[in-house]
Amino acid sequence: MCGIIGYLGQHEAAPFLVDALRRLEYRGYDSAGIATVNKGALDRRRAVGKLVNLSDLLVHMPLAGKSGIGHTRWATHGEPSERNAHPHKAGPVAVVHNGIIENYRDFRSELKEMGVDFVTDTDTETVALMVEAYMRDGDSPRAAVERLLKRLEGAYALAFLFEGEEDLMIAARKGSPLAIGHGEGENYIGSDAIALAPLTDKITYLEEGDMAVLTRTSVEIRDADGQLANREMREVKQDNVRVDKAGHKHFMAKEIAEQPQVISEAIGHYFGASGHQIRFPSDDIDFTTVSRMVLVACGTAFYACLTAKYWIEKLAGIPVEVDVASEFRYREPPVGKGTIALFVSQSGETADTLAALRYCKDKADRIVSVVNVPESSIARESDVALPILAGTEIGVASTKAFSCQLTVLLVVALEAARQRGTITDDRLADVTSALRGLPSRINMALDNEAVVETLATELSEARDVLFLGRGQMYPLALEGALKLKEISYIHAEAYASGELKHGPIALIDGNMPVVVMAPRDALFDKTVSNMQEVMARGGKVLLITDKAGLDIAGDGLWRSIEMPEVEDLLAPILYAIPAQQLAYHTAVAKGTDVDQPRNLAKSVTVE
Ligand code: HGA
Repeated sequence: MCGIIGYLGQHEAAPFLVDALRRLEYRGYDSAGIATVNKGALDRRRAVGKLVNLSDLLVHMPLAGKSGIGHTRWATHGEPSERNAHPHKAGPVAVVHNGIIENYRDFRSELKEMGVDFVTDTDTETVALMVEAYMRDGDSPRAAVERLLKRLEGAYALAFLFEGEEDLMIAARKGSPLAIGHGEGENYIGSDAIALAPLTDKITYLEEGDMAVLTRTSVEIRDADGQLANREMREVKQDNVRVDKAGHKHFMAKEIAEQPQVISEAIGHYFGASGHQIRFPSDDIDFTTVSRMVLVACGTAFYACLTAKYWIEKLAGIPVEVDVASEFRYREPPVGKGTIALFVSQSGETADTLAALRYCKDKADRIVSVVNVPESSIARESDVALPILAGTEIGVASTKAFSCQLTVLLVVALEAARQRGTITDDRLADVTSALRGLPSRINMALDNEAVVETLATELSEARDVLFLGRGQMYPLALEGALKLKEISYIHAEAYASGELKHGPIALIDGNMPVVVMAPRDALFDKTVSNMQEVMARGGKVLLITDKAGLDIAGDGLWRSIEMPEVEDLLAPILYAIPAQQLAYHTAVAKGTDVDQPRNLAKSVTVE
């Protein structure tokens, strides 16, 4: 989603701003812009489309000045256009914004009565106009911003710049993330540590309701009550914010290939170098006294939760409910004592998931989160945050974060079972050693690349694709369909194999590829029967299974992918690989923008 950068430095701001916006591109955007103050004058440049359009514009119309703000916009209010792109400017005020100002219509009416004209369709423009109006009343920039913040409803990360103020930047956050970067005689604002990485590794994350006033040599942060706030300054490891493709054509390809390594890091974190002792904050999560778990997430992370339901219920015998955060948060679901509420989010900033977490805060016994960014809001607001250790994920379509989420959720299921005595030591030892062997199985699965690539060329001709799976492979089918939709724009749907006869079988004809994900496990024969029903109606089946599965059901298939054998419980993690490769190569064959698919954003910070 929208990316924000602010620079108050010793050098020309524009090159730093554009470079930071490039690092924020991964979040997804449709237009970009920067504003600077130069010799007191506030000016801006904006361009619709990719960042290259803005940098081309800056070649012809440079923008001088050593203080500036920049923005990549993912439109919520008003079409993507230059007119609607940020920074928005009103008189002496320029502002960039991530989020949605929910009461912007009230401000519009108020401003209309003052005779103010609007030049954009955005909610954000009202912020600039209101601050300008307050300054006309005689308020200082700071007083004007403070006055407006008290009235803003909705979610925002904001950065302001003012005409005539070469050494002033004001930032504020509520609901959307924002960080302050500390330099030598310079200070910065950024949506995340990735944006700020080349400038500084010293970061302070603003908390809900904070407002920060920056000069080159000072940062003053006040909380929602206007009290001085002493927020921790952290050193961010540069490794955690590295952004490069390491020789791959796309970030997504790099991130798919990284999975053996990151999963083995996650396994090392939760089990140590050897043995099957789970290293878990057990004192903080007591699974023995709970009667229920609630798992909440969005998108791919939601499918990781669905898979975890199968694991937790089967291994630990705890009833699990799984919900998408945007539904959960408004449904007023009963969450009482005896419940562990667990939230999964790659960025740890997903607006709906964060809101769902807050809903559960004083209701559940424990708030647990599974996140990739340990400094994120969701991690900070949880009782226990379990890191997935996937490293920076840039591709909008989640890959390594999904498999690491699954790995950590399996650890949660094993730990819950261990605490409740529903797993024997021997079984735990078996699963643990299978987990330790998982990275090498993933490497073997990655070796199928050439087969998948050829197959994907054929799949790229399809208009619709159906994915089927049963049991713990059903969420994988859902994830496979989502991945394909996201980056290849081919319509794909997933069904639990057993549901096929209850409707979707009507779709089957000779043009419909049906991807069946079925390791040779206890449910294999059932899934194969459903697959036969598809084939009997002329459906083209792509079966993803192991050698034993192909020996039994290999006849009459349209295509197949042979997977390495794996301990049953781990199959969803291993089978994520062909699902990702299939989507990736289909998208490449179609020539779509793999890392920044249309309309999608990485860190979904608006609801
Ligand atoms: N509402 C603003 C900002 C959108 C946003 O934060 N997207 O991530 C707009 O539409 O310009």
